Amino acid sequence: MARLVIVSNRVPPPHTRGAQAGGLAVALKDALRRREAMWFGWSGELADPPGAPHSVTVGRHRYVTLDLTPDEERLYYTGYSNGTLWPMLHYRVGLLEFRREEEEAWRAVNERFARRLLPLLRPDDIIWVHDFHLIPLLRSLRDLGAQQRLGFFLHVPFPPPALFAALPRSEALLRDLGAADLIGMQTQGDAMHLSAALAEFGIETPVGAYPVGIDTAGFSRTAAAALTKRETTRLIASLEGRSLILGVDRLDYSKGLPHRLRGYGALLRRFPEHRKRVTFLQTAPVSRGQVAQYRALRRELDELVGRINGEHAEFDWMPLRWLTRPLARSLLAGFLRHARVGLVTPLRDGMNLVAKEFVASQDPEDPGVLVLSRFAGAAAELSGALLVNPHDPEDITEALHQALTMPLAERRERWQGDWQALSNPPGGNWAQAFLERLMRN
Ligand code: ADQ
Repeated sequence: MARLVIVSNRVPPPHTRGAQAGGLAVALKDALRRREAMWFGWSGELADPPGAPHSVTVGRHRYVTLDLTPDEERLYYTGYSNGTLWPMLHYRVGLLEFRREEEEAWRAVNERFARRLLPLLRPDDIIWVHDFHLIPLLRSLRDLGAQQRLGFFLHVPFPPPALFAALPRSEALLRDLGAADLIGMQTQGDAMHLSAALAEFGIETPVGAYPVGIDTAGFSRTAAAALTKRETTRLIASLEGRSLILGVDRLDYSKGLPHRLRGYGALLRRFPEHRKRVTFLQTAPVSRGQVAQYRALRRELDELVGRINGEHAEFDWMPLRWLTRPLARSLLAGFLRHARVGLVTPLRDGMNLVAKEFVASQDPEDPGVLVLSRFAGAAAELSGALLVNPHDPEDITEALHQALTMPLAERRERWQGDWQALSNPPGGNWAQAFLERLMRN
């Protein structure tokens, strides 16, 4: 079987496995298990000059990473990737900050990566590049003469072409994407948007939907086992029999956190029967703290949490628990399993794996209810969830009330549908399906 070369902005440390590993490493676990692979990307470290690549081999997997200079990190990563492309791709044109210097640095880093990757490639490798940080790498590899099968996956949404056109130099970005043999997107809607944007410039690269999945059965087992861990037991004891509403996100403006907190505040006002009967635990570890909008969001949320608790708390009940530190994945699974309501309300999200992890973690005999944004990619698969418009806090309020009062029979029926959908996705395993199609092209 041909070697798989994964290229992503961050490369997971080789020794993180199972429940401790995050994001892409988990999503690609199945695709990597049975084959020889090389994973290439940024080490997460800074050095000036950046020096030679670092290489570690574990079994049949080789990890090759490069350092960035502090300037490259500021311009390529914090500036263009997180400050321009992230808001653009999440439909937030109002937050878009474009600086030519950053866009040029983004291209230059991609070209440097391509030059470093090229000599490590074998003729029959399959190359799979991930996410918006690395779009120009596709064209750079081709310009340098790489002839291998070249796939690209976008983990985030793609807006309608008329909105995307607001991005300066967007045509160049689309032409870079055109260097791929196959582009994978999270949903049919995203795939349609990107195909239409490419078609405007006569670019004919195939685009398909390959919704990122999770290891449903594995996560379910982890969650059941985590229920008896000391920390989960302590969480459950601290709730004193109250229902747990759980939110799990990175602290990011795409996740709809202020609207969500307002929706919860309104629940306590409009449906006072829930007062002292529920606890909302929101974990949102700080991410991208160097970007101004993220710092402003944190201040806004700190204030909102204080206001909601100040308004509704009793001397023996705190309605909202707010954690900005990360929680270990193994704890998360147990917390999700105990939650009566999973509250997942991004304003826009490529997929949202927390929604899938919530479904996977539930006790089949007594499952909780997922309240899910209709603008998360996961909404296309999870029809048993209560779907909300995350821009409308009152819609969140009403869904929370419905979830908290839902009879067991309805909870089971909704959950079973979603469990089936996740256990047997129509396209099979997303990564395998993507790679098979890439090989066929
Ligand atoms: P993210 O925006 O990071 O990922 P998401 O899919 O929700 O969003 O989470 C990825 C992983 O991080 C999940 O396994 C989740 O459990 C974990 N995680 C999130 N918040 C956490 C917290 N507070 N504590 C501990 N773990 C946490 C991007 C896209 C998504 C897409 C994924 C995968 O933005 O739309 O689903 O990539 O393609």
